[in-house]
Amino acid sequence: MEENVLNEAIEIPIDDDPNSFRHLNNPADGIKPIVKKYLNPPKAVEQTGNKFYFTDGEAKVEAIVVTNEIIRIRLAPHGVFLEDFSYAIPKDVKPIKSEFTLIETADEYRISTTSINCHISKKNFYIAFSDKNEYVTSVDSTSMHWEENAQFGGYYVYGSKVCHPDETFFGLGDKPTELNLRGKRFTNWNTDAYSYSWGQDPLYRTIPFYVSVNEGIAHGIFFDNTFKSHFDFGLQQSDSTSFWADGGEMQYYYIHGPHIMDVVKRYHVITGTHPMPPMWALGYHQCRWSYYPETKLRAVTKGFRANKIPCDGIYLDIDYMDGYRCFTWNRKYFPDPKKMIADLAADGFKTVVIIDPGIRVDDSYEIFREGKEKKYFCRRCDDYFMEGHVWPGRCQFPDFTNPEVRTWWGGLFDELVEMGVAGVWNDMNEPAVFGAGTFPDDVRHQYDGHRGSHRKAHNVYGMQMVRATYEGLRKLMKNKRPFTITRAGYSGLQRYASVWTGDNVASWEHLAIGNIQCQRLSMSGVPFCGTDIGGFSGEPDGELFTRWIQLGTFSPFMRAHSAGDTKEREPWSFGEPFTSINRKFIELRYRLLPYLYSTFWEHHRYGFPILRPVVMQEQHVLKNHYRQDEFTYGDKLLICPVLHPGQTSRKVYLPKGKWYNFWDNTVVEGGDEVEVATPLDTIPLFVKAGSVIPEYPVQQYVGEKEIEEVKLNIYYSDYEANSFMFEDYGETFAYEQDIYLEKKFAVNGTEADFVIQQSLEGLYNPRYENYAFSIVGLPFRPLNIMIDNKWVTNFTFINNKLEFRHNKKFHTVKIMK
Ligand code: MIG
Repeated sequence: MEENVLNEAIEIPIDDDPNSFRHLNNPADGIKPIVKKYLNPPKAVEQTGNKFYFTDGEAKVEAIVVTNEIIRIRLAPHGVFLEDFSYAIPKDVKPIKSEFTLIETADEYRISTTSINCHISKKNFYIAFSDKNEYVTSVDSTSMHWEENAQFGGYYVYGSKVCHPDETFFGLGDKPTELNLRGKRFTNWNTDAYSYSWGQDPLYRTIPFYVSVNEGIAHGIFFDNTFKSHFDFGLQQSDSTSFWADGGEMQYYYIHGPHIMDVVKRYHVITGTHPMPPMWALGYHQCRWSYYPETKLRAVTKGFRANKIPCDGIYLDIDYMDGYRCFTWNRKYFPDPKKMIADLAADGFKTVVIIDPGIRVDDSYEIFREGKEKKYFCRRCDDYFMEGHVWPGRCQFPDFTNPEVRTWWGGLFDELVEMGVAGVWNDMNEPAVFGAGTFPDDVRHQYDGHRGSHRKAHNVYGMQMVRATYEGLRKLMKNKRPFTITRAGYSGLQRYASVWTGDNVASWEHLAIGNIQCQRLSMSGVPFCGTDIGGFSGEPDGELFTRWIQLGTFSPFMRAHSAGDTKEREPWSFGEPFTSINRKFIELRYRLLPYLYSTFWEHHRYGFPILRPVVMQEQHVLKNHYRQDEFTYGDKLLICPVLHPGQTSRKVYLPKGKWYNFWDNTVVEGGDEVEVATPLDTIPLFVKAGSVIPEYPVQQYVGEKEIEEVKLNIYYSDYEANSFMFEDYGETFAYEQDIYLEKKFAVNGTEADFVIQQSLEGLYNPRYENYAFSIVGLPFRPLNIMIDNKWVTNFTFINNKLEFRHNKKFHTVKIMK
């Protein structure tokens, strides 16, 4: 018999092994050598459709052409793949038609699509990817490898890519550190991280997806593995980027660029986008742990109306429940919740309630009894129930990876929905357990029929909880869009929920951390995100709170929240001048609603992130890879928060092109840093020349007023520029049946005129017909204005700002010298 030399054990003393990652994470492993096995050279390939199987005799590698720009790689150390299943990838993702060929040469196998090549080296099984110009974007620095796990079975799995001297990295979700991840190492294991600090790892979410940029060319790697996973971006070895996991399969998607935007959009092609939120969810939200009893809650909502500060979302934290039992009410604090919610709704407030996964062990509690009878709670390996202490006391926990449990859980919201609850906030779903931190590894999960231990299910538990919530609400609320928010999650969570960044701190440092986290989440496929404005724990002063409100105005999700042991914290709590400034910014949020809503549509429909760090505008400029304060919201507004107390001015980098300072309409040439004054009542905010920014009148809540006129804020440019506005019913799923309206605006200025053109696409008809035009930066005094061949006689022109109104749909506006 032939001696089996394949997968020969390679034993390396731990300290010399460049890949001895486990040693670093667990020093106790240091005593025994780690035995890693590497792929031997590939011997053969087989093809079935878009799937290619390479083998070295024993191990198998699968390469799947997902689209022309996405290739998925999978490793089976002993030739047998696990059943193909992923929570990140929705089942109904249809393969996009792609064309590909397989070529074998003396040195390699090569799969080519119309956009990229995947090279499998015959020498060492290294895998590389290149573009149509044969430019190699990604290549293994060692072959995929693994290590047997004696305790649980399966393998620790490893992949390593060459890391170039100037290569930079972005992504991975909510890591509270520099935006650029180069030179750092991370772990993904969803963790309740109360008052986390700069650099703390891991936090609440697992998004094992990164974007690399080298020599101005971007690609992405999505390591779809739910076990505890790790990434090293050139820390251990400056010339190697590695990712590995404590179980599961080495399985990743190579996602081609060349632009960062292409990579992010393509990541959304496979993991899905966020559904359109109800428009009110883009308004301001007020939260606290907790507003109770009812009189207190009503006083707060009245405070908003009395102070004329707009607000849509009002939150009930855990104290609304009876002894923290989910789906119950504390009737002492809230004697008639239905009436209360109805009264709040009549005043424009949408009530959002918190729900935790822990169910109190209590036979007099119906939810517990039912879950127990139906065997819906998680159990340990030897069949004992998984028990742990959380807010309600001793608890058991539904197994949200069981579809039947999800359906049950989703249905439990019926009473809350019937009472008028508009949104659900999912907390503690890492899952968090007092003392122990989380579940022990041996807890079993149904995992949609692909059973596994908690090692495999931990990082998806929270996502499946909020999925159950979202899907349940969607059924119960009929055709209305539910609003959900989650703390924990895994890639793909954006199909079900928004997120907040967890228990931050009322400090200037945390204002900076939150700014980075939101940008990072955006680039990592989690578009609808925000921080606890003001900081969850600790006390902000008026200045910090106001600066946070200013940044929050440009967070996709805008909510103030604070811990129970802090002072009252509403936007008027700090007195003047803070109250007025906070009002001014929250009003700005409402004025910009149609812009935010349109930007959200761009995300939903096309996979654009909402927040875009400046590196996304100019990835060929290496310096931009290290900028992390300024970002754009959509592609028209650039924001740079003020991150220090007493700051009267700050430097802001503006990408190339012409920008208008939002506050005084002065024009600034981009391509460099500019010093911007930062009086307390402004945030550096710039508008790209050529933009058309739609504006609604200020409302105290979404739907307060029938919109009768939309203002178009137009920023003159002497080149052609495009903008668009999205409108629909704002709260139904009619958009899925294409009932919406996309208004496209093109502007172009010459020496003699400035032309604005609008084209309409879609089946929705807004009720208003009136437009107020405001055109800034016009370089000439207008003599004639024509709208669709009719003269406009009534206009004003002061300080280069031209204003006039029009009471009909329009196609072409021509402003002539
Ligand atoms: O153990 O529900 O992050 O937002 O106010 C704390 C009480 C539980 C943690 C959440 C926070 C919430 C708090 N919760």
